[in-house]
Amino acid sequence: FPTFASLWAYSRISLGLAGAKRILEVMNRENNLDQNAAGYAKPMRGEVEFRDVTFRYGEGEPVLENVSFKVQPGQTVAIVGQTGAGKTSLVRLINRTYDISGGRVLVDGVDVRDWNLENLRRNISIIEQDIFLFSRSISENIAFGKPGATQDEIEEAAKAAQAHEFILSFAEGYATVIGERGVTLSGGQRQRLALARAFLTDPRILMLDDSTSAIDSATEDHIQRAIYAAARGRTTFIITHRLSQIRWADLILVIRGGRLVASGSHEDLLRDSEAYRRIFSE
Ligand code: DCP
Ligand code: MG
Repeated sequence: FPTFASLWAYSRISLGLAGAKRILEVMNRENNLDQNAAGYAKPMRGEVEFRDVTFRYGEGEPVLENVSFKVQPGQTVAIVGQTGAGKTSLVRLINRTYDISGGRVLVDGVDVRDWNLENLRRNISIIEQDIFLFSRSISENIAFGKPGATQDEIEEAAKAAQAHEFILSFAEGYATVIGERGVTLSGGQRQRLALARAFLTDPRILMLDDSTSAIDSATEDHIQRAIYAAARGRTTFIITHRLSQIRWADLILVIRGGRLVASGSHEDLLRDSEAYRRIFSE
């Protein structure tokens, strides 16, 4: 029995040590991005320009190569391209989730590395491909980006995001707890909560990294309206495969294998770009 017990204890301790090592590694990791506290801190207008941008993760092959485009404040940009093309990577360069390897990314004509990092990020919201919600009430989840928001502000944001109705359909309304201990939300509902968050923080640049999951057409219509409202008055990047969302963009960027192969309006691209037509004939 003592031998058996020691073997068991030994395996438990090894597991514990391995786990602790990994946790400590994360806790001790230092952020190598410079906060640039003395950097550019004026209010943001929302102009975005990529100049010959190249980007690679670590030492690997370039994920983006020689990408150049310019977006005026308030415009809506749709980014299209097949899976792995580099769409998510591209938008992450704007708020410096990652820093570029070559070229320049400018916001309001100022290199993002010269911006005060806090000011840059406060003005940019990304709605991620996998929306993260906390196992808390719906109100708390919406107010996540703006602690201290009033209930009125929260409901206002939820209405703008077309989420008010479905929230009220729960018995506890805004106090409904989401997640493991509470209700499960559909992809479309999660997305609208994320949009409500964005309305509340009112960023100058909004990026929507849409999941490709299928959504029924009634929900799609709601989301479409919410996105349309969210895009008004701010620069908006939308990564999507839905034609309904691509069509009304001011500028469409077609990315293939890390390169910008075409850009322009829907009509221009339908006429001129083989790559663009192919996306819709798949
Ligand atoms: N990549 C990487 N390391 C990461 C993330 C991505 O090496 N941490 C690689 C995988 C792809 C390329 O970068 O080859 C582009 O990845 P993206 O996530 O930018 O691609 P998309 O967003 O276009 O793909 P999807 O439509 O699947 O979201
Ligand atoms: Mg992606």
